[in-house]
Amino acid sequence: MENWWIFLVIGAIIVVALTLLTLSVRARKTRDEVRARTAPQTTTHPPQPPSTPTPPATEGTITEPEVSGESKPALEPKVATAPEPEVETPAPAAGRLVRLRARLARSGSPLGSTLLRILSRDQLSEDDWEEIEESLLVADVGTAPAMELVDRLREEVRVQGVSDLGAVRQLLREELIRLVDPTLDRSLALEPDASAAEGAPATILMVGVNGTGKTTTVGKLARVLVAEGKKPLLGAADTFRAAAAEQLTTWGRRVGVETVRSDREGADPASVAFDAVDRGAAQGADVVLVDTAGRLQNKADLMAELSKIQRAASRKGPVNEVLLVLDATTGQNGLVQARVFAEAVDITGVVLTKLDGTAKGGIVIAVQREMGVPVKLVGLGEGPDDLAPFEVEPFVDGILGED
Ligand SMILES: Nc1nc2c(ncn2[C@@H]2O[C@H](COP(=O)(O)OP(=O)(O)OP(=O)(O)O)[C@@H](O)[C@H]2O)c(=O)[nH]1
Ligand SMILES: [Mg+2]
Repeated sequence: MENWWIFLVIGAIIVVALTLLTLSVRARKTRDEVRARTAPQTTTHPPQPPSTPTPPATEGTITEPEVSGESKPALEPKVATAPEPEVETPAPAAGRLVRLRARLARSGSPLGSTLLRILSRDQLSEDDWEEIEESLLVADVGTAPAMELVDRLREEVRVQGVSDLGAVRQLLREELIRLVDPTLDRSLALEPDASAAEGAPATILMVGVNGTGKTTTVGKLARVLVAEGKKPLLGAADTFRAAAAEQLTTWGRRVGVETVRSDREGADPASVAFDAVDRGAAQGADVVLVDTAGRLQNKADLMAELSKIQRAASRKGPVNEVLLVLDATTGQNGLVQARVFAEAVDITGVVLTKLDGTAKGGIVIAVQREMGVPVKLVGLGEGPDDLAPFEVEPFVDGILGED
């Protein structure tokens, strides 16, 4: 074994080679880890919005609104976003309240079941009547309507007596229907006023405190109009937050509806409203829906701005509807806000949102009394088609729950 040293050398070479290999693998791993740590995070990108189309020649020549008695809203560059090619087909609005009745039952049934339970007691004592009034007040029906209802029920019970639960239910149903008032016209005025300029679209202004659901309601209403074969156009006159215009544009894009907006935060909202109506007329839109901001530095600013928006949107004809959006879950506070808005703009109807999330369905009655205008639409969820034309009987049936 005089060649033992050859084996020793070969062994040493193998050991050195293995060591080098291990070191190089480690170095590469470390390099990769460092690279991964310093590389930007991968993000999931939503589908790209369609590229902004070149505005048609008429866009640059929009005449400024001449709002009498004050400076004209400054002309701002507007971005008109084109509809996306693939659009959804919204569900028709007819009979929606009946379909969504289960959600109303959730909101109103504490009232309905309490009333039915008390009224079907054998002999109704003073305490029972007080309990009835109390539960009406808890459900935000309002003091005067609650007292009225109690008086009428007392009278009916005295005259007819109440025999069984079915009769009690029937009596309560009739009285609630009377209180909610089936005689009010709850339709939306979707035809331009007779005094409007030739080709002017109907205009609807959505106003209300921030967070009540204005933008969502504009989006849902656009879908209702599309489902009815109308051609709406949206105006993003909430320029207070940059995200507001994007939120509205997204709603519109889903159903192939165009949005007129200004991408500059703090742009003049009256100017956006005017341009939306102008563009609506140029595009042959049937209805222009204008979203507004619910929050400004102070109340006086907000009110001044809203009345300016209303005037700017009226340049081609009177605004057809000014819908006050109220969050049903805010109860009596909502009514305080409602009064403030009514001072600034001519409210023509109320949209009561989030009725799916409250046991205070009685606010429908209180708000109509307070405002002197009907509840025209109700929001019953966050889904795109969870907006229903208000109908008295399905509403009352929802409150009373199933037979
Ligand atoms: N459950 C329920 N949620 C609703 C309803 N309507 C709106 N919302 C939700 O209320 C929240 C506020 O809605 P927006 O439409 O952004 O409210 P807004 O009035 O435009 O708010 P600002 O732009 O901040 O003034 C959103 O999360 C909506 O999904 C409804 O009928 N039911
Ligand atoms: Mg909004």
